Amino acid sequence: MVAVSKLQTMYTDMVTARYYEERLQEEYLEGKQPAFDISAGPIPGELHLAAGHEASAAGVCQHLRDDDTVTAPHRPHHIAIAKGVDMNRMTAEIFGRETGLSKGKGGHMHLFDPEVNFACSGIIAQGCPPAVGAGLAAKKRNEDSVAVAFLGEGAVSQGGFLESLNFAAVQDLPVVFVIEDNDWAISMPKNRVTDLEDASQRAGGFDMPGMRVDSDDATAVYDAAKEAVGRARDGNGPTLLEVQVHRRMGHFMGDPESYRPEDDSAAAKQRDSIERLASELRAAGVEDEALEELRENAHDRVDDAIGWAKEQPEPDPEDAYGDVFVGPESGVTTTEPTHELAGETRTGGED
Ligand SMILES: Cc1ncc(C[n+]2csc(CCOP(=O)(O)OP(=O)(O)O)c2C)c(N)n1
Ligand SMILES: [Mg+2]
Repeated sequence: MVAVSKLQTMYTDMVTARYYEERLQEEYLEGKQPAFDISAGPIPGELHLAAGHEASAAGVCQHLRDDDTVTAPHRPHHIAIAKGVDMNRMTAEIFGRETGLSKGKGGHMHLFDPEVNFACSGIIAQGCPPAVGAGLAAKKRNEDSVAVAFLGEGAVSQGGFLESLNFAAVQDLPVVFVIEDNDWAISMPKNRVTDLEDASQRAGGFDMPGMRVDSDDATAVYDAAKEAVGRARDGNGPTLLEVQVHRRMGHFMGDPESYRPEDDSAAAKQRDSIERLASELRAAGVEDEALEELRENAHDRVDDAIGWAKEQPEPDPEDAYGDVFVGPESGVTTTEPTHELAGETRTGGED
């Protein structure tokens, strides 16, 4: 039995993430329509929303501390919220403001919060090797922190993922790999790229425990993650956990989803893990008014963060030259082709 207080925290994380993204969606569309102009409006660039994924982050992150590391993919907000990333600075980052987590240079796919050891990346499976590195560091320092790498099912054939599984297994590292299986990788259905229905079976190839939660049920994720994180924290090595989630929206904002059968989208929208958890809370004796209060508080927090972020200053364009390895002053940003190698001029097409 999961304690009611834990169910309430998961519910809060999930309604916060859902509302946060609903509000981002509104802000994002400002100025971008009718002809979808991706660079216009207060949130320029791509935006990947995670409606339908909330249960996995809420269930897993309940078991984590601030000193545990989490890496997330390009669909990161629900995970960042559940890990406790500073919402004001995350929002300022998404709006490209100076006080954002990365001074507005990273945007929504590149959120870094060293206060709670959170990072995400737009490169799929990219978070796996750093999570393994964090696990290795914890082991060498004799600390009991753990690392969790979230990734999508579309990334499970990436070398970075498979190599990470191998290294984590052979070194018995405190790492949990969490695959969010939403059945789609952009427009590519899962069964076109893998014959494995259940990606957690890949764990067997590395002599690692594998588990799958077949529905986006936050309580079931909580139970599975308790075992996996506990195993890592107790020094008993890594686990691969897959969670069935649902993509309620397009791959990115503005995706017309013309490739997706209508009944598939409709089915994803019918399965609402938030409503499911609300029913569990009611069955555990939590009144509707108490749920409403949790929702209202979550909404206020989100509205405050978005309001704060929008008041933050834009970065000075000159700042684009800071925090980079090579700046224009080094003289290497020439526009002339530089094909000279060891005194010879190369003609191209040789490699
Ligand atoms: C190494 C790499 N190859 C290709 C891409 C382009 N890309 C962005 S998202 C994506 C699909 C991701 O699908 P999945 O991992 O299932 O995550 P989901 O979007 O479904 O959450 C691809 C191929 C990328 N970002 N990185
Ligand atoms: Mg996917």
